[in-house]
Amino acid sequence: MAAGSTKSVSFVCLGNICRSPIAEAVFRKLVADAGVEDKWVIDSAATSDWNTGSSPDARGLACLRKHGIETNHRAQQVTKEDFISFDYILCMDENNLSDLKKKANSVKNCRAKIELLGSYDPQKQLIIKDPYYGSDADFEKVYEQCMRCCKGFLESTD
Ligand code: WE7
Repeated sequence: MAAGSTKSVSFVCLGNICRSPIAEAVFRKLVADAGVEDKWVIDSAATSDWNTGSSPDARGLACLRKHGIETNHRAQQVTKEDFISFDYILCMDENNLSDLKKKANSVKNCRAKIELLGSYDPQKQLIIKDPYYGSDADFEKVYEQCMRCCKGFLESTD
C-alpha cells in the first residue's frame, strides 16, 4: 500500500477511558473485517490529561467483550502534533468539539477535520453522551452509536 493512500483518524472524548476507546476498538474491527487495515492509522485520545495511562473503564471493556472486541488501549491526551498528523479527529459531544477547536487554534498548520462522530449516524443521533455516571445500558448505547457512526464514517471515506 502506497503511503499516500493511508488515511488516519483519532477518536476523542473527555478522558479517553469510556467513549473514545470504544469508538477506536469498533472502528478497528470494522476496518479489519473490511480487510483495509493497511490503509488506516487509528488511535484515540482525551481532551483532558486526567486519566493519562489508565485502562478503559471496566464497563466499556465488558461491553466490548460482549460483542467479541478486545482493546489494549491506554488513555492519552490529544497533542498538538495530532492536529497536524491526523486526517480526522472525531469527537463525542459539544464540549469535546469546543475544547478541540480551542486547541486547534494554537496549532499553526492544523490539517485534521474536527467533527462530531455522531454526524455520521444514519439515525441522526448527533451526540454520544458521557456514560461515566451512567449504567451498563448507557455503555451499550454508546457502543451501538459508535457502531453505526463508524460504519457511516468508513463508507464516507471510500
Ligand atoms: C470524567 C468523565 C469521564 C466526568 N471520564 N472522568 Cl473527575 C474528572 C475531571 C476532569 C476530567 C476527567 Cl476525565 C475526570 C474523570 C473521566 N467520562 N466524565 N468525569 C464528568 C461527568 C459529568 C460531570 C463532571 C465530570 C467531571
